[in-house]
Amino acid sequence: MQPTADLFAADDAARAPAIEALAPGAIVWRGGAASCSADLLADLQQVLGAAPFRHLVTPGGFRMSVAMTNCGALGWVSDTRGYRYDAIDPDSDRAWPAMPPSFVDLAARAAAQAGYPGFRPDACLVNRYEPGARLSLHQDRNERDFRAPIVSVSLGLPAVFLFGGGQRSDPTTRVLLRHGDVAIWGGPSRLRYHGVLALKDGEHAATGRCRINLTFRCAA
Ligand code: MD6
Ligand code: FE
Repeated sequence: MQPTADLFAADDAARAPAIEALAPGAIVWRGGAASCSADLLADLQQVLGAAPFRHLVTPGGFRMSVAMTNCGALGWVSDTRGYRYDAIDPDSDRAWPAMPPSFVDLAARAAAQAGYPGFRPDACLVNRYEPGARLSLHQDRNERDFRAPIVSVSLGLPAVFLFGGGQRSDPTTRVLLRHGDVAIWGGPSRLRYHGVLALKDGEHAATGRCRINLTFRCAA
C-alpha cells in the first residue's frame, strides 16, 4: 500500500497542484483549478442561462468550430466586421452576465502564482470544444493593455495546446491541458502564437463530451 501514490493517482482531479514553466512569463499551474472546478461549472450554468453558447463567424465568413460566450464587463466577439470587445451581447442586446466571484477569485490566485499580483479581469471568454473542434494558431491582441497576463482554465476533456513564438511560422511545442489545469501567460510571452488541436472524442465526469476553457483578460 502506497498512500501518496493512491492519493494522487492517475485521476486528473486528484493530482497535487504543481507549477510547470512554459516560457519566460508563462506557466501551467497543474491542477490549480481542480479543487474549485465543481463551483466553477455550477456558476457557469448561471452564465449560460443569460448568455448561451453560440458559434461566432470569423471576419473571413467561417463559422468557428469552438462555441463561445462571455461574462464580465466586456465580451470578445467576432463577426464579418472583425474581432473586438463589446459590453453588449449581440444575441440578446443586453450586457454580458456578471463574472461570478468564484471565477474572479480563481483568476486572481492563478495570476499571483505566476508572478502577476493584483490581476482584476474585466472579461472572461468561455470556449466549449466538442469532439473535432479546434482553434487555429492566433495571437490574443484585441486587449488594450498587454501588461496584464491572460489566465486560461481547462475543464473536462483534455486538449493539446500548441504554443508557438512571436511569428506564426515559428515552431510550436505541444502541451496537454487536462481538467483543472490553469495556463498563465504574460510578460515576454503575452503575444506568442498559440492554438488548440482538434479535440479527441471522450467522456469526462465533470463536463460530459466536451472541454470547457475559461480565459480571463484585462480588455479595457
Ligand atoms: C483554449 N486558449 O485553451 C484557448 N489564449 O481553449 C487560448 O486561446 C489562450 O489558453 C491566450 C492565453 C491562454 C490561452
Ligand atoms: Fe488565445
